[in-house]
Amino acid sequence: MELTKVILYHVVVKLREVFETSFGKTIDRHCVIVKVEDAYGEAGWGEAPVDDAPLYSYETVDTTLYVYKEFFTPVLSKDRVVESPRDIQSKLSIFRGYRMAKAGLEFALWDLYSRRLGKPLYKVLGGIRDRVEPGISIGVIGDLSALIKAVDKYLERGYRRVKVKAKPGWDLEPVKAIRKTFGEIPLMIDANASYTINYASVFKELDKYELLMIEQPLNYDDLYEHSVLQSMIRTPICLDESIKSLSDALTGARIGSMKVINVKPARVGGLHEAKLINDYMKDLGIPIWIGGMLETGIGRGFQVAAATLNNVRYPNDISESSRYYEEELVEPPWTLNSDGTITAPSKPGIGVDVIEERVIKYSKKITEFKL
Ligand code: OSB
Ligand code: MG
Repeated sequence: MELTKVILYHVVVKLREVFETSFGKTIDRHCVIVKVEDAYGEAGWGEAPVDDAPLYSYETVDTTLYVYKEFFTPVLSKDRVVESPRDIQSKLSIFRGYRMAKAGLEFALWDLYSRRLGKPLYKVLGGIRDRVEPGISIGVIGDLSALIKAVDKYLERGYRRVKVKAKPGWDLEPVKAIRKTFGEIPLMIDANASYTINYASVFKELDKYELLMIEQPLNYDDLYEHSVLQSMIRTPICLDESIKSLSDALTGARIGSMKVINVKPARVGGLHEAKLINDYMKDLGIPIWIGGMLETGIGRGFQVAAATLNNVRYPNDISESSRYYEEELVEPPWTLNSDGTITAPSKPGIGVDVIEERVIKYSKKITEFKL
């Protein structure tokens, strides 16, 4: 592929409902949509799910615009040819970190690459299924009857696993209430790094409720204390924030920090790294599933493709479009089949059409780089 242009759209889309985690409330979701164009005038689209503040990760919209302007696009200008999306990580590897920013570009290249091959992305990536399992991630609601109503609505809709956001003071009560009302449904919590090891007694108590897993209980960078906590409880620990690369996954596996990984392809720098984690963890007996960051329909295409990989063994944080936003940036929107699955599209690339007018309509700022 000979690249000629990279365009960044700072998009802001309004969620239908406030999404609260231990680190804050989101109603306006900020991200950077990436469009690449090649010498044939063809385009590929990607999404860097960075936010406007460094709450989940240190990356933000502004750091993303900055690294593209100062570092990424000058490298691409010098050498505009990219053989495969697998090469872009090594091309940019002199620059440390900024994995979500890099992933936005890598995704756009995967879309373009598989469109040019005339094949659906999930097949080019080596996926083994054409339907993926959605799970729902429910924010901190803070009111038990409202939480029960929300769980009921999503189970009714067909979601195959319920994840509830937790934080100190909002943990045992919601779990007990859900178990009492819905029995043995596949249930888990996600603490988004809001506890310390001093809360071990809370996790020992939670251990009685047969949770599918507990996601990222301790510090966002930690591997060691998670290994200590994992040795104290039966419930599998699943890491999200702590796993930023294959190297982190290998270390975590070696020291027993987790039994499951939530792989967000954007967090680890793209689909190539996500596939490596899939493959290595399969050999080590650590299953994965695909997480999300409230992506628009563009980012969801890459989550769906990743969820077709062979070591994905739990439902994913991939929901239908109408759950997140009033208006989707792609057509058709992502929807659930009657059996509660989502189909990996058979059309080339991410398999849905990006509606450029809508991307522009929701853009606060558009930055164009001619290579
Ligand atoms: O920790 O998995 C997380 C959303 C934003 C930031 C972090 C997380 C989440 C979610 C939502 O849990 C997953 C989704 O439906 O996109
Ligand atoms: Mg998480």
